[in-house]
Amino acid sequence: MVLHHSKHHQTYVNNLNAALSSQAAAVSSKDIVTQLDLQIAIRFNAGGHINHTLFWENLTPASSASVPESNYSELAAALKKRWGSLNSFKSKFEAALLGIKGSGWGWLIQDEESGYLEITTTKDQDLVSKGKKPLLGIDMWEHAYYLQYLNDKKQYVEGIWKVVNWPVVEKRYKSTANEIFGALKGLKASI
Ligand code: MN3
Repeated sequence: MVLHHSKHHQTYVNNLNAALSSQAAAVSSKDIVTQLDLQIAIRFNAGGHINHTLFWENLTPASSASVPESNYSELAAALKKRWGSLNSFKSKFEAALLGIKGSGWGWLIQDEESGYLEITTTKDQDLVSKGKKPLLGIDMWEHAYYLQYLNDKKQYVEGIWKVVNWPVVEKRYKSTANEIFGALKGLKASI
């Protein structure tokens, strides 16, 4: 996780800063072609920065994750209502994570309008769709688990529950998407 944070996440930040600075130059020289070209790098690296920030925040050291998710009553009730039981939610979530082909993310999301909870996945560094609140996000890129678990993706996925920061997940459940992403708006592209 230290390497993941200080090398992988840092690389997204460095590349985002480089792309933003090239974009500023392209804007001032009114170079539209270069600006369009930079959109791809900005989207990918800003997505990487935002997704990783959400990820670190919804994790906690195993030693402090001793309070079970069932203690977060509103969220636990919503998960039980949607999936029947917390265990059933967990196994559906694990199956979604393990079903990701290539690089991507697994998410517990909530539709902002209907309040409906869903499990979804995104590719590469795409963000969750607009109007959806990211409650819990898990990095399923190979770099997230390879050092500790080698090819045993299943062990990484099953072990993730030991480090989920349920207070943060419930806080997002009670927040609006604007509040969740708004908290990242002032985020400088540095870690
Ligand atoms: Mn990563």
